[in-house]
Amino acid sequence: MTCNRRTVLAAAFLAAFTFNTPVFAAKPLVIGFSQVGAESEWRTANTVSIKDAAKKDGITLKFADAQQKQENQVKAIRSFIAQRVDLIAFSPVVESGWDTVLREAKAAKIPVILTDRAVNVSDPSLYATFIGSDFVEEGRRAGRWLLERAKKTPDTIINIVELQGTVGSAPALDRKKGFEEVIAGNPKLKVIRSQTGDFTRAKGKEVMEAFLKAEGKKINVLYAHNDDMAIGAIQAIEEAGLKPGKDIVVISIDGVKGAFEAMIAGKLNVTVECSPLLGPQLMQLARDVVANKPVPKRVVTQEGVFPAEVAAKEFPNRKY
Ligand code: GYE
Repeated sequence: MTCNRRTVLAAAFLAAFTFNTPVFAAKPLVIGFSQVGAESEWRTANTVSIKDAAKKDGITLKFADAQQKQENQVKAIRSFIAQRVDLIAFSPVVESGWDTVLREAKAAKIPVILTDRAVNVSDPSLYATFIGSDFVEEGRRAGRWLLERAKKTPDTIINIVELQGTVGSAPALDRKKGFEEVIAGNPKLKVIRSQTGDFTRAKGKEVMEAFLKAEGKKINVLYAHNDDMAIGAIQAIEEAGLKPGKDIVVISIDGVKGAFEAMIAGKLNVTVECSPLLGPQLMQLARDVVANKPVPKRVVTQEGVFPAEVAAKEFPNRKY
């Protein structure tokens, strides 16, 4: 009997070494990830980064696209709970309305990581950590760039139109706040129109057309909360017979390749970087959280500002 067991074990080890597979392989980590949607170049790059990092790390990723709808995200999270995944990660489309479903995850003892966007919950223990950019700072960076530029024309009023991101989303609220905070330093800078373009090119174009119809040549600056809306708006400006980047200064956020191309073509003046490449850090955090290792409650992404003057030189280095 003993001898038999030994023989079996020995054979198992031999087989394992021969086929190069570990004898007692750890169960792969299973993560349920609820993505906002596919609304922008940023989002596509973010999805690729997360899927690639999971694959590279041998993590099983259950991926759900919410098509920009909170109700779809709630459904996805409930289904991850029912499937008893090891960890849930998600990028919340809007900030509020998460308490109930996050309490359900907590009751099921499934840890949650927020990626990219924050939530507004009364109990911070409902999530383990939040990894993403500082959107208020991005808004400030956009504002500071404009403040510098406005120094060249100290006596001129500068009329700004703003294309906001998705209503109620963290990046829309914060990018508006940070920008307003900084431009308040110069009373000549005035936001004359501000409306949502839902972070998409199509909406950005449509809303810019309405702005142009209402304000025409009065518009000096466009501040778009993301590159895609700026790119849509650039088209609207051109169709109105004006020169984007010259007649209307265009400022946006993200730093996707499309923005660099627009800068090289002289149609966009500056993009404030917001990195979507969160995958590798997310997988590391997920492993640590599941292993009960301490993690920081907030992980902030490092980012820069790219004005048109450096676009051609920087373009080959861009990864998204
Ligand atoms: O800026 C925008 C995307 O949440 C940071 O969402 C993200 C934003 C990004 O649709 O392009």
